[in-house]
Amino acid sequence: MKNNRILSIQDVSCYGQCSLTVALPILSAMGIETAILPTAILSTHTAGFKGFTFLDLKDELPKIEAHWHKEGLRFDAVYTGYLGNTDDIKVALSIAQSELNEGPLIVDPAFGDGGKLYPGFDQAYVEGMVELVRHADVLLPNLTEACALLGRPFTASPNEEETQEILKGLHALGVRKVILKGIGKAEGETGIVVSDGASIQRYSHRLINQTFHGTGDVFASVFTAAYLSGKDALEAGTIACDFTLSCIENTMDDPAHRYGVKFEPLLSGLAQKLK
Ligand code: PXL
Repeated sequence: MKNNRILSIQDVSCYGQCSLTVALPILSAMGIETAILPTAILSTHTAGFKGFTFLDLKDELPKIEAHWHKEGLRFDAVYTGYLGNTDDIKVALSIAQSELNEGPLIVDPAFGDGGKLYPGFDQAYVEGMVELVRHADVLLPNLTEACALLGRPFTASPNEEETQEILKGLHALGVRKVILKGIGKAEGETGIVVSDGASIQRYSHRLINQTFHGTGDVFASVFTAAYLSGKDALEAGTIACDFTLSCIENTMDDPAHRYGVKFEPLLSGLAQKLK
């Protein structure tokens, strides 16, 4: 098996099961060596906790990048998630385009959900993300992010024509593969639409109509590991959808745990999915 070494660029939310505290265990459990570049340290994530702290690491990032260059370090892919501010987006883009990165750039825009931007993000952040997205080999947006990136009004349930328009718009930005999340094949389902610009494939499963934070990060991490392990985009997306659903099912009987999903007990089965 190829030795995959990935760089994941995201914040560290100390409490709350999202971003790097989700990406690291999942990528590791799926056999991917993972280096991290934390863009900010927050006491908790920003969804549902009040008064969280936020230490911006943007001054440190160029120093870390410069050291890696000096050491001649290389990554087989870069996977970005929640970054924090537009300066961090620029650093992520610089690394993705430098000789540090020898493989695909996988971008989870991770700036909004349910038709709204996450607290602290504004139009300038979305525009900064558009610049990163232009260079993405694979983009993993939900409908909120896809619509915002294109400057379209948010649609929770796009029809076939609207879905095609959204995908077309994202490809026009320069994205090679889009995995658009939150669209089911039938009533009562949710899932993904996978597009390479020429053809569209879909996968969906039952919809659980409750919100759990961090599920986008679970999805993106599983997708990234499966994709780097040689699965195609639909297979990787299917594995990621099924695992995310299992995590939600494992958490839904515990209303006190909506700040994240209980993915840890399910990790041991994840590597089997790559066989
Ligand atoms: O799960 C995405 C995410 C990551 N990091 C932080 C967040 C969120 C979503 O709200 O607040 C800090």
